[in-house]
Amino acid sequence: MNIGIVCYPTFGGSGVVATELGKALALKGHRVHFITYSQPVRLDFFNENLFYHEVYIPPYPLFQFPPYELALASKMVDIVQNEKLDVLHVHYAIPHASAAYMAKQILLTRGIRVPVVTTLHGTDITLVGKDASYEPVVTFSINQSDGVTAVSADLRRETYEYFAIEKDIEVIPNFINLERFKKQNKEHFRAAIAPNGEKLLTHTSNFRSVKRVEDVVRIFAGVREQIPAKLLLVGDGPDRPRIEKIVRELEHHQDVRFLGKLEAVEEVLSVTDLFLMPSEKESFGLAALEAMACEVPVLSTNAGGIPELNIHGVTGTVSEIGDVPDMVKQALFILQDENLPRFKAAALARAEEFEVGKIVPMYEDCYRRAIQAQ
Ligand code: GMT
Repeated sequence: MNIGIVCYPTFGGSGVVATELGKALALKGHRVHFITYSQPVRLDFFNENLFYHEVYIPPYPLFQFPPYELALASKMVDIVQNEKLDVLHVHYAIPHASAAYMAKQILLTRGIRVPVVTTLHGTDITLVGKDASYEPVVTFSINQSDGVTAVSADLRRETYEYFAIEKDIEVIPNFINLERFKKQNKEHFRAAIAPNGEKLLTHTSNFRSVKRVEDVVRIFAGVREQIPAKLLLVGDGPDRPRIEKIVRELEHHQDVRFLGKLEAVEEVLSVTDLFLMPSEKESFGLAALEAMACEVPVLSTNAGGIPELNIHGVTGTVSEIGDVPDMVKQALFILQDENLPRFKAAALARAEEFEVGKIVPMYEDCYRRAIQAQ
């Protein structure tokens, strides 16, 4: 197939899923055209089947708000027509699905039909989409899509609950490339960070308030009171200055390291004993899946779709959002030497169920159905 992929090209989970999907499809022989405003972060290798088309927004002083959606729709029209795309796959309802609707209508006036598949990732529904400023557009563009997928059953449920959706929403979970995300021998790194055999706890996120990074620090403080441990914080974002202030006030502040935006997160995960995801919203939790693939158990909340991935008592533990004392208790349980090996093994076994080769055919089937229904 000739496939157009529209996504946010940044570090966010939706951009990562879209890019990894495009790469996997290209390796299977499909021609994949990325249409975004900058080169997707993980589009970092050459393949004859991969193409990147930049959406250019002319900087007219007239516009206080540059009309990105219109530039995107125009670009989609151009690429569908000239590259003869069979399907457009947009990640995120707004503005991508609404721009795709406009492109589709323009193409129809030129006698070209192209189906649109929309994938819902979470924040487009659970945070932004519900806002009255966007809700009508979200509802309309989902209903006008030829195929709709959501990354968890919980996100599908929430979408039906809050929007008047008439379409079937298919659940296609996030996936993982186990060739990249696997436990590597990074013992020199562990020896440098935890020279006295301290347990290593890791959190990765974009430090937005929904990630509850303060809870990460409080959980660590509780664990550190009981056992020697270190906390590695990977990523950056709006909450980081506040979190740094909280960390500085901790008794064991020297045991917390901010590593910033790391590309090779799998190297840190390779020496991690426990991954912390105390989010208050998480449609799937791709970061937790990446940890599990590196044999790291996950301490999480029961937010959104996380329990569909992290199985309480097996691959990690699942607590109520904000219940820090419980999460400290659970962390200490997982980290006990007699428990840790079985949690690690179960985490890897669970991650294997989401291996890229098992999930990508679900998207291919979805495209075929959308194309056939035209
Ligand atoms: O979690 C984020 O802040 C990034 C966000 C995004 O929009 O890229 O991630 C969402 O999509 C990921 C890929 O499908 C999911 O794994 C994340 O759980 C989801 N985040 C939220 O629902 C908060």
